[in-house]
Amino acid sequence: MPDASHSPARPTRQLDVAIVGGGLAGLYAIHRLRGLGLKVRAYEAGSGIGGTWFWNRYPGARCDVESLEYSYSFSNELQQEWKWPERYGTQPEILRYINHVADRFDLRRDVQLNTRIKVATFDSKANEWTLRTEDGEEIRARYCVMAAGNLSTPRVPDFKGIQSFKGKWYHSGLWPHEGVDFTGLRVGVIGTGSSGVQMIPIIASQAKHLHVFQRTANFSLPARNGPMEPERESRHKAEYPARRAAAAETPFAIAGHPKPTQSALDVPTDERNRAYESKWQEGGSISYLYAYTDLLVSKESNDTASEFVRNKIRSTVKDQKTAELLAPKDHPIGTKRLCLDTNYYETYNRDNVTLVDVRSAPIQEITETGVRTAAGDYELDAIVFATGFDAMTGALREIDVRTTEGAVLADHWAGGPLTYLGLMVSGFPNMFVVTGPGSPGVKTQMIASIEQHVDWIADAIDHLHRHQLDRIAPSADAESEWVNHVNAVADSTLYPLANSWYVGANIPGKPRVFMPYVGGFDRYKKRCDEVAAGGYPGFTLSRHESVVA
Ligand code: N01
Repeated sequence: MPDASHSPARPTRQLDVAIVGGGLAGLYAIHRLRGLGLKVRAYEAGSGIGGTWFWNRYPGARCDVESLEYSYSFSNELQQEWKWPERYGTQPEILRYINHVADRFDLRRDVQLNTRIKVATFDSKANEWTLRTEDGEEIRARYCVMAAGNLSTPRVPDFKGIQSFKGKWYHSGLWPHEGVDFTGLRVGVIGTGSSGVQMIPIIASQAKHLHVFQRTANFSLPARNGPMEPERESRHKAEYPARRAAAAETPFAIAGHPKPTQSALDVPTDERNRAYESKWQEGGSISYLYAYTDLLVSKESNDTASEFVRNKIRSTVKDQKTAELLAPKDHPIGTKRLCLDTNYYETYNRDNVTLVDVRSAPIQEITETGVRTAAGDYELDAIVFATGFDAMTGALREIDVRTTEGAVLADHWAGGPLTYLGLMVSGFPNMFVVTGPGSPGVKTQMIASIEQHVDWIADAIDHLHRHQLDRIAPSADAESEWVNHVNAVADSTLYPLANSWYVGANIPGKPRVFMPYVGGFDRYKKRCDEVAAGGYPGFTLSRHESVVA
């Protein structure tokens, strides 16, 4: 690999805005910022656009937000003309949609593929960012938008012996483009988060035998996927603008779920169980967690919803020992990302599927022939790591972000990520972050958050230009006030009770800090709108002296 510290092989490119990432966020940023007449370009490490949906091609990969919701809202023509074939979009379908959007809005000419940004330095005197790619190209830009994703740094645990394994191994987030045929193979899947839960039923239907290595049982609800009902589609499309507006008034940025009005504890047990049953039959996670006002804030209330699902698992899985292992007891439902599945629990009734509890007998090493746990050896032809990501901070951690004033992002975030509104970092002027730590992004319909963040960023840049200003940076006080608020909101909920990637628990040594804002999209958007309307309190807006009058 060429040394990125050497002089650039190509002439330096000068931009108004450099965007890191060519996924849903980077693409919308191109569109929106171009609309302001700015010269923009996105840099994408992959050989294709699409980010998450480009990389995560594992069997069964599908969005767990309904397709009519999980789509861009910025163009009514686009949302009217695109036809989603199923209730939930598959990975290939969503990638096809993203490519369609790129073509329809002529975005591709401003995306540079196969380009990984390694260094980003803000030069205070020149008032611009210099980005350096892995192969030494240099890009200068007044503003930098980090749209590198929050679940985009796959993590394979540091198991001893992994390189000695004679079979093939895969990670859910780095899946081979040509696909993998597990027919007739002895397969091990490690991990039972959203990725594992989606792939396990499909791999089980192909493999000779599937061993699922589970450290923590996760709650999963039936997705109830199916073909898009034409009536549902036409009704939704007729109401699209109103539905999008209504979605912005909800915590998850998803419309169509009546706001709960009662505590789970104010309802008789039978009635409550009927409500849970109806949500269970309806499919989807928001509907279930939104059944009562307090499922995510009262442990007692949550226990009723958790126990309902545990009982579903017990009645689905025939072997009661397996059922008990699958029934989560260490965290309240919804405090880890709630999974949606198709036949997940039923899969454990197959003769060719075995659940291995690696909580009581942890994985010790990967051997030449399989997995060794404290309880014994498992012979495998293929291993699938569905072990997750260095979430929320991983992508930015991989870039050496610093300033000529001596600020280093890795140092600034050594004790956990610090942002103001999840959008900017003190000491790093003109660098915007999309759906990073401190943002509600991962707790919402992600594309709604992406659009809201990018719109806010575009409006901020436009505001600067209209006032002959060219620098924006949050104050350290505003940043720490926001971080305290993010933590206070999280502490008023049940979320911190779970060892989840929301707190970095899956990465050994990562500071344990609650990263997403769980106060709701509606509250967050209101706050962002107020900040913009109020002239950006908490930010310092300035005009740099090098600007020619
Ligand atoms: O990753 P995860 P994911 N030994 O971190 C286990 C989004 N997403 O890729 O819980 C043994 O959730 C780990 O165990 P534990 C969604 O936001 C969305 O599944 O740490 N096991 C856990 O079971 C989701 O939340 C969609 O004890 C080990 C699993 O690996 C996020 O991406 C689909 C281990 C990792 O679960 C991440 O989901 C897919 C070890 N050393 C993903 N290390 C949809 O929209 C880790 N594990 C449907």
